[in-house]
Amino acid sequence: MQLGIIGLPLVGKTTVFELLTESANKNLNTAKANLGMARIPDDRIDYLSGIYKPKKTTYAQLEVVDIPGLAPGAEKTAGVFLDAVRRADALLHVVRVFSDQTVPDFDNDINPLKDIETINYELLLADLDLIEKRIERINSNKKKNNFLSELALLERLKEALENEIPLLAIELNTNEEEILTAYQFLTTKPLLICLNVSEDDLIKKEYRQREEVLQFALQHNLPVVEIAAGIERDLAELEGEEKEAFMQELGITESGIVKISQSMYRRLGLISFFTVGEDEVKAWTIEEGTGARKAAGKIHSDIERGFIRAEVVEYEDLKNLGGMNAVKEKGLFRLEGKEYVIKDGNIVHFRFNI
Ligand SMILES: Nc1nc2c(ncn2[C@@H]2O[C@H](COP(=O)(O)OP(=O)(O)OP(=O)(O)O)[C@@H](O)[C@H]2O)c(=O)[nH]1
Ligand SMILES: [Mg+2]
Repeated sequence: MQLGIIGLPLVGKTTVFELLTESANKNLNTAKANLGMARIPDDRIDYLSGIYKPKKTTYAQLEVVDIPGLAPGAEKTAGVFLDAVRRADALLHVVRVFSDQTVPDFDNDINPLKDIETINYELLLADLDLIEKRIERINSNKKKNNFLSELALLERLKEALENEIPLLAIELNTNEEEILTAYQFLTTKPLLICLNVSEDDLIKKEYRQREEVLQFALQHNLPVVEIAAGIERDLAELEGEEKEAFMQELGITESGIVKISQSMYRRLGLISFFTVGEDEVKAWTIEEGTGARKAAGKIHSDIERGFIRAEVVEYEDLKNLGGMNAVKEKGLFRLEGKEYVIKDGNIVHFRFNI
């Protein structure tokens, strides 16, 4: 699963990428796609690590790619941009709200709503282009009659796109979903808007076009996160009390970066189960709905093959009782078979035999 960071030039994409992947000051090349891993902060892992004191603590991760900025009208970069977007599973659109005399802005105008629409429009156009080409090809095919249901579907999607409705918003039946698996649309990808505001905006909770942008997002069912990337970059250099004090001063209760990584993880339909022990406390990433046996395969194919049972404990039970022994004494410990659907926060130990 890959998260693509997109946006116009000089909006703070690379800054957000560096924050997500904890790779600040690496002097990243901004003209090409940078690839990295984002750690998904999880206070459940913090807690488990606190009680097991393992040699190693491993958080869930998500692959992130910093996609070069899209300058509308520049055909060459548009190709690179669209290719990279096509490979991503979800998109984070960084929108510039901060003003800074030293950072030139596109169009010499801070206009977040317009920027959101500009990028959305590029994605819509790319999908429309794909659909029109396909419709043309079907219409010129001698066996056109074999493709009538696909054609009808494409006409419907085309009409939606022409009305600036992203394909994610279209209800599809299973048959239609099946038809579309062959396509790689862009407006079907989960999209999160990240408003990169300045320090003052964050404190005042007010900035240019705030109402309009939030209204637009609500209308289009787009989640929004506000972040002051510049400040978070400074925050990332601090630790402990110093960090707390600075956050308090700014009125930040939760880092925007934490919110982004956690909500992208959820939007991608991903959940975590945990394995615990003195060697390692680890969060494993699976898609929601994954069965126990398949989840075991995340750890090792041998465990999947030789799967016997999954010993499952709820994180909340462990936390409430303070330790695994108390959980076992209370009998809050289950043995589950291979079809059991693993839940977010399950602490699992797999029994297997090879
Ligand atoms: N004041 C301020 N400056 C910021 C903020 N975020 C990023 N910048 C600055 O804006 C400039 C561009 O930031 P980048 O993160 O490189 O932006 P980008 O979108 O990756 O830019 P391109 O890759 O060139 O399109 C840098 O000088 C950053 O230090 C912010 O929140 N506030
Ligand atoms: Mg960049």
